[in-house]
Amino acid sequence: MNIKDKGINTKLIHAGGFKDPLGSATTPIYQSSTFSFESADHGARCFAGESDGYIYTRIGNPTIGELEKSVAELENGYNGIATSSGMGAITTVYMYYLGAGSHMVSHNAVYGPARGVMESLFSKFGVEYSYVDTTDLDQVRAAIKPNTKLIYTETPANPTIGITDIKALAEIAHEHNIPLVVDNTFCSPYLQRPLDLGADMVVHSMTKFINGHADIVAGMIVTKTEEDYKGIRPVMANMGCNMDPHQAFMTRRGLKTLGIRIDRAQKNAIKVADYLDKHPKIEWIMYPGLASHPQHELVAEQMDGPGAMMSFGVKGGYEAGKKMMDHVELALLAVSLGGIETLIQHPASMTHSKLSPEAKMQAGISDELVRLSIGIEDVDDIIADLEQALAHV
Ligand code: LCS
Repeated sequence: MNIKDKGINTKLIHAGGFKDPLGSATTPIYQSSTFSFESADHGARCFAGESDGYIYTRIGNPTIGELEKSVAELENGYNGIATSSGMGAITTVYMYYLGAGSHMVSHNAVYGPARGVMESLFSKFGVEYSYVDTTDLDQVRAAIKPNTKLIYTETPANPTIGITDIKALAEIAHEHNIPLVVDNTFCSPYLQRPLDLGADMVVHSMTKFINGHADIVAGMIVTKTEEDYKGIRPVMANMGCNMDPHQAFMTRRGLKTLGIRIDRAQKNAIKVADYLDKHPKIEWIMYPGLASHPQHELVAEQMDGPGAMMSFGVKGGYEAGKKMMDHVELALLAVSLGGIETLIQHPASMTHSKLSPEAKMQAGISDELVRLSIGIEDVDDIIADLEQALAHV
């Protein structure tokens, strides 16, 4: 069977292709830190890369390996490198491409710590950066310098829901021989495949849609080429931000239902966005599925659906939004996203609170912005909860 020819829901279940000798329907959890060699020569061959036997779980593990292969097959990539968290994936990518004197162009509305770690940590090692709005390609062109070694973006962006044209951005990057890395967390490969659009690498916080059950923190890097895979895997292993086998098992289990979860969450989100759009107490709303979204046409081109994430402002600004958040009963007032439960949060004081006021303003993360991650509950219950919470405003 060639899994590459199969539909995405089939791939979600069968990708990875691990065959258990005892016939287990799921990949066993190889909860072992180390693996014994058949002989000293075999051990030496494993270390020399001449045998694909396992050595030590920080470097590689069968349970983790099956998840890596699965996500890579879904992203149409060469292979995956699983990490302890999404931030583990992002810092590994930064470490791989950047060094003293090199420069990165990134989106100004990325997940807060993806920017924070650059400004507080990588800057100490002489890495330079420009944060621009990558939804505006002229800003990217203007920011590229002779020492630019990486273009990095997130689309849809957290939390502004701005959409970057991946294909056009990849063309600009490659004209300058610069790699493009895309954080595909908000879509997952079910809704968007950046490597097919020209990106060189994809990162995920699998804590979100891929695992989907709010019980795991996990990350993944998928490379397009064998060369990048061989280059970046040791960076992850040396930094020690590897995944644990149990974490891999849980994430692989979550991945199997990604399609049905996203289909339902997205169906709910379309209805919730329509409800909020018409609500007299809502000042504005950004949701890729609304015709009012400034990149609505691009959404149709590069995404297979609008997803389940939206942001909005309540009339009356931050105080009004806070009142609403304080009164939700069904939705959890919590960070994270992409799970089965509806979550509401305030980026300016929570996920993006470490950004300077100027950086927040530049990125369009206003004080009033409230972010919603729609879950798979009954949509009438989600809307009724928002209705009663807005009644307090
Ligand atoms: N990329 C994106 C787009 C994210 O939203 C997050 C986390 C990360 C990377 C980092 O992944 P982690 O290390 O947490 O697995 N986003 C969060 C959020 O919006 N609320 O809480 C976490």
